[in-house]
Amino acid sequence: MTVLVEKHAGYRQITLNRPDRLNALNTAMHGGLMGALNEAEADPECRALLLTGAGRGFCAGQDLADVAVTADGPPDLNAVLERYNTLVRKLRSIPLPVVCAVNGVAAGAGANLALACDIVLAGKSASFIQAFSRIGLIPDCGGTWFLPRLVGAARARALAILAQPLPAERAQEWGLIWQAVDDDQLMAEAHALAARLAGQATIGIALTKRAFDAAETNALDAQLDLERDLQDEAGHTPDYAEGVRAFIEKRAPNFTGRR
Ligand code: LHQ
Repeated sequence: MTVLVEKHAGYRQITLNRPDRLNALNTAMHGGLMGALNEAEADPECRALLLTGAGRGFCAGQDLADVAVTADGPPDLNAVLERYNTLVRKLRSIPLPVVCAVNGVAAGAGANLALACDIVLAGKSASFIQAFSRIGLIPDCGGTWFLPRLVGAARARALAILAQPLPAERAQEWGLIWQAVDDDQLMAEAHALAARLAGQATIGIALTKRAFDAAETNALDAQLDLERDLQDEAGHTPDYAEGVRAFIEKRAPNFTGRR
């Protein structure tokens, strides 16, 4: 199995599983990952996701053996990229918080899939490499969109053009990721975070994801209107009623994540 799914109370762990290839993505892994995301979304008990990689790497991007230029000419990169784009869109739009635990090197599309997640933790020995320029390509999987927004234009361009590894601690300093943690603590921290998110107000988090994504293209006026509409939606959830009740009663809320 190129993708493993483990069910935990309230959340699922999805593990990229081709450790001997540093979890480089092939067609089977694309299918496995999309399938795992769709199944998680359809499960009302699943209220958060944890994405990580098996072995010493997180993901080395596209499996280059599958996209080599042959005597027949270049491969159909259009079709390959459509699969990546579908994955990135799904990670952004899935109405669940997605934690990414970057357990080792994240290169090319692997780096940018991590950046598409909502909260990124990385082991201190992990690094992020925009490896594309080393093989004559451009950053894909949203890289040219995520990078300048996260770290600013100057750093984004240099990372993309130089393809230098960015160590996890520097990635945190630069705002590329949420937190770099000791390697031996990474999975414990990631599980604790996923479990905590699984107990939060799931619909409110899903609407928060939507608001932030829309803010990337909206002017303030349009964003204020959107916030009003999404807040109205959030305000009609049982979790809002419970959240306010719990505050007034000075107790912890018991959120269900249901509509
Ligand atoms: C790999 C890979 C890999 C196959 C390690 N493929 N085997 C989209 C659509 C269309 C076309 C192309 O691309 C894209 C998006 C992209 O993602 S493009 C960017 C693709 N990724 C890369 O260019 C990164 C390639 N990998 C590397 O540069 C290194 O492996 C890194 C820096 C990630 C790690 O280096 P090391 O820690 O020294 O490990 P290693 O290189 O020895 O890798 C371990 C094994 O994994 C090795 O196989 P072997 O049989 O020698 O043990 C590698 O060949 C294999 N591997 N990445 N992407």
